[in-house]
Amino acid sequence: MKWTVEQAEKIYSQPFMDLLFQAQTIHRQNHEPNKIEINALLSIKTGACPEDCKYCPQSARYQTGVKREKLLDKEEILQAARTAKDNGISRFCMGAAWRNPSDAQMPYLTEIVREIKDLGLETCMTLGMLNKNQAEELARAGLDYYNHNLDTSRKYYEKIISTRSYDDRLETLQFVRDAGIKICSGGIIGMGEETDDRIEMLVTLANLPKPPESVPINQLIRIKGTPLEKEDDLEPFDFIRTIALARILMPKSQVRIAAGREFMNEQTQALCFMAGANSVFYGCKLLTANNAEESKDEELFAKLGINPKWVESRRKLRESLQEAAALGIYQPKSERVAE
Ligand code: SAM
Ligand code: DTB
Ligand code: SF4
Repeated sequence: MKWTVEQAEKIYSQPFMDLLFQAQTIHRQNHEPNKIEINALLSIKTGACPEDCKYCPQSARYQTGVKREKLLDKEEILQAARTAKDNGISRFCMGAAWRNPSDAQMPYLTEIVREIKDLGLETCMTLGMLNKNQAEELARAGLDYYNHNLDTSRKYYEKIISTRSYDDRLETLQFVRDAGIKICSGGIIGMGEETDDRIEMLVTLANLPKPPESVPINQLIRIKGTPLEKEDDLEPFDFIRTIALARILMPKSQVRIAAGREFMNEQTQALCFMAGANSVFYGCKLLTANNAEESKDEELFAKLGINPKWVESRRKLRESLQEAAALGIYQPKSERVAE
């Protein structure tokens, strides 16, 4: 079914309770109601990106304090994947601060995909633009998902990025789809865009030849040094409405609360889940910015009755680590980014 912007606007602007009821009804028809997909995220190549995305801490054009790092060694990536597996995570996502990968990097990237798949994890990569051959190589290696966001509406896009076009993004998504890799594509809310930009972005995603299997909705993390550092606060109900519209327009997709959960209270997150969000990143760091703390996520899931088996196994692991720390045979390390 192809959606019109008018239809989507009508859905979005219903009274809040009606919107949530519609979204939750559709959610229950298509997904398990109390199950949230838990993903891990690792930056495999950080900083010094040539692109000018105005929200991004990794663009070389802004002084954000993010340190440039070279592509990580395979063993470091595999170690993070093993930890994710031990944490009961199903999908391991890797991000690189590139405009696009070079052909010379492809054998290394495909080897990483193969080895992570051998651990029994689903794989996702976000490496920037891909050409047809690169998408096919990643597909042959068994990559499950490719993340490439539209970020916003076509008309607002030019205010945010000038170094690649909206059509470039759609072309990469087409190569990914044609290669047989599942699509992960969404956007960012809170960059100064209007409600109709959010609606148009979701309509564009829903009207792709096949909607993305995964739709990450990021709340802008206002990064010091970027042109968007002083954007206004986002109204939480607007974020929840956006999630609900994504759920209604794309009933079968996983809808993820991606960046920004660190700043959301428990009640806002619970309403996002009610509105049909069923995926999060778990782990105290996203690519370079902080994520919600792991222990807080576990508490929230326990309070809401989400993923009960996973919550129980995390509780047991945490208890045994605390015992080991008390005996001096384990030292907890924090990976949180300094504020
Ligand atoms: N360089 C690749 C690209 O742009 O396609 C992959 C990595 S890029 C960091 C992945 C996505 O992270 C972006 O498309 C954007 O949606 C999101 N992102 C980056 N900075 C963000 C911020 N400050 N707040 C929220 N989302 C952000
Ligand atoms: C997505 O939509 N959000 C994630 C993932 N895809 C790669 C990235 C969020 C990045 C937030 C800023 C940072 O950590 O640097
Ligand atoms: Fe580079 Fe991606 Fe950041 Fe844009 S969003 S500056 S392409 S890392």
